[in-house]
Amino acid sequence: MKRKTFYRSLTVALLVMLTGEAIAQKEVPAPQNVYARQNVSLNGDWNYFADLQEQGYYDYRMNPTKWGYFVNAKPQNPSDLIEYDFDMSPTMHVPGDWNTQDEQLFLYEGTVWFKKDFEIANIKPSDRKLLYFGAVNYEAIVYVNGKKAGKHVGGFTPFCYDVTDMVKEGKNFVIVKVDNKRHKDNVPTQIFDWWNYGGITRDVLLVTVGETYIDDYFLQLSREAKTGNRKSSNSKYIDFSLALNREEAGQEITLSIPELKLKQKFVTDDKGQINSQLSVPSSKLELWSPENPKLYKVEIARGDEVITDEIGFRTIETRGRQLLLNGKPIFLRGVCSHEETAYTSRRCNSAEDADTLLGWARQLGCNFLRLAHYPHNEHAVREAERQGFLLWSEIPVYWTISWQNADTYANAEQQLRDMIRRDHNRAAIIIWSLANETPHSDARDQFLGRLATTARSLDSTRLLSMAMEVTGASNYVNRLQDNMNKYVDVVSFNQYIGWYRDVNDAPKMKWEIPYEKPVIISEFGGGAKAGLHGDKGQRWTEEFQENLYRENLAMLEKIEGLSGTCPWVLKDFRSPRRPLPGIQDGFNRKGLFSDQGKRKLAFYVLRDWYESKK
Ligand code: GCB
Repeated sequence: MKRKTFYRSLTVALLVMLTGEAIAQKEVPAPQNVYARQNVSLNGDWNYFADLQEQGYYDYRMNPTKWGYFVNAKPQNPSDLIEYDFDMSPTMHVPGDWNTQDEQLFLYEGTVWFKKDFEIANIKPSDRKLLYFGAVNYEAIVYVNGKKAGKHVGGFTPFCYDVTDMVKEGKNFVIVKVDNKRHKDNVPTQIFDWWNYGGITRDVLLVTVGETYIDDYFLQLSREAKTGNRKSSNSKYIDFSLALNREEAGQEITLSIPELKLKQKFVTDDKGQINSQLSVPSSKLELWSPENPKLYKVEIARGDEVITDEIGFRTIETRGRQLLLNGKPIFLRGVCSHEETAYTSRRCNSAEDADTLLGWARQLGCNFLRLAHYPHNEHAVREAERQGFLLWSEIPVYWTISWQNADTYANAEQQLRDMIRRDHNRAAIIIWSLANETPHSDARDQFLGRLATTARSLDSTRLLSMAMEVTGASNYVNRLQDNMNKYVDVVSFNQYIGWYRDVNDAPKMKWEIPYEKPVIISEFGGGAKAGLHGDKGQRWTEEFQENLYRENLAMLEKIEGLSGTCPWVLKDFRSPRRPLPGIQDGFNRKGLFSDQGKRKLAFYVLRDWYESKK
């Protein structure tokens, strides 16, 4: 046995002794484009019950117990004492948040246990079974047939376990302990202005792959000619890289894009990888853009393993203070959006959920969405791409993160890696955002600097940004000064003149942005209760918000290098920080649409302004 393997086995043995749980190190990266793999959905009704004191996990001395709820015990004799029963417990729909599915759990933050039975037939000896979760908020401990598969933290990114050795033909069950308690060292931290929806909020799939399989691939238009290609205006260059799940050389991979009559073979290197670039005639390639969201059918094959995808090709870059899409200046007519459904105000988890919100953004004349404040589900991203929306995707490094905590950093970096990995083939995404409104300090600069360097190393085809704050504001001069300037391609900042500061200041404002980069206003806005009317000086009326938009747009237009705006926010969304009775009632009311889809007066102000920006 190799020394490393020996120590790993020893650690596992020690952990088993200490916790009484068999810990199988089963985590594997979530496969690229998981929906195109052979899979069965484990969505549907899952039994559940809340466990306020986590007695299904800790014994009465607060030590992890090996007789936790995950063993799914059943009485064997009439005298047996077992104080839970998954099968007698109610069910809720997965994917979904628990807050809107069970009245008693509306305000609940803690542990809920979930169980799903499933059957597997015809397992081939070469099959590997992967258990995939689109997202679980916030911490998930996953057990298969009573054994632990692994633990995952972070509520908005996918994770996956290789459960081949844990499942069998016939009946199986998966149990998940989901815990959404907030902690200051989490990402996001203890406080944030949105609803802390708990649960298995995205799809669960059982995926079948072979011993060797295509783990990840990347296919996007590049800004540069590489690997022997010579730059010419008659050609476009598509970066193509691929990684198998293991270091296997000599595997033949065929990449086909039938519409481009492109079919090319590649062979994996010693690392089981391909790193290449294709050159295609410019005249043949239709570029993806909001006006023409062209997606090409792409097929990537390794023998019987065939993955199909739909991929768009575009470039995004900056030139001085200009933002260029496919080489041409573009103004981003954006809006911020939370991942919360229209009308029902629950967590979104499907293309249909996304569709209504995208329809509202289209009515505003938007070509861009800031997906706030965490990665949204894959269906939503793909739907936005099909409909021609450019996207900003971000990780929940929001407000006052524990900058000095190494685990917090590791968590944030993992969320960044997982966000980029899942969506790095989505042409619609033009900006990875690293943070929102973070307080300046050396520790924060180091933390965000490391994240930026990581993001850059993972993807050279997109721009980096983050929602900053204006620091100096005296004598009506707003100065943006942020050490993160050197890491970002686009300077973005939030400002709330008219809401957290007097609206009458707006016409006097001057802006000092000492960076030769495009500027995006990543947030501005104010609240209004739909249907409440009055004077423009009366807070919460639609007229107040309407006037605020008028004043803001006139003010923002004067900013040199303004390349886009993302008002806050598309629709009213739930937030525990918004209790004002009769007005907020638990909703942040800065929406241009009410939670019931009613347009507020400010909608028309923005729509007309965006019309003038087309
Ligand atoms: C912000 C935050 C956003 C809040 C918003 C508000 O600056 O980035 O998450 O919801 O302000 O309504 O105050």
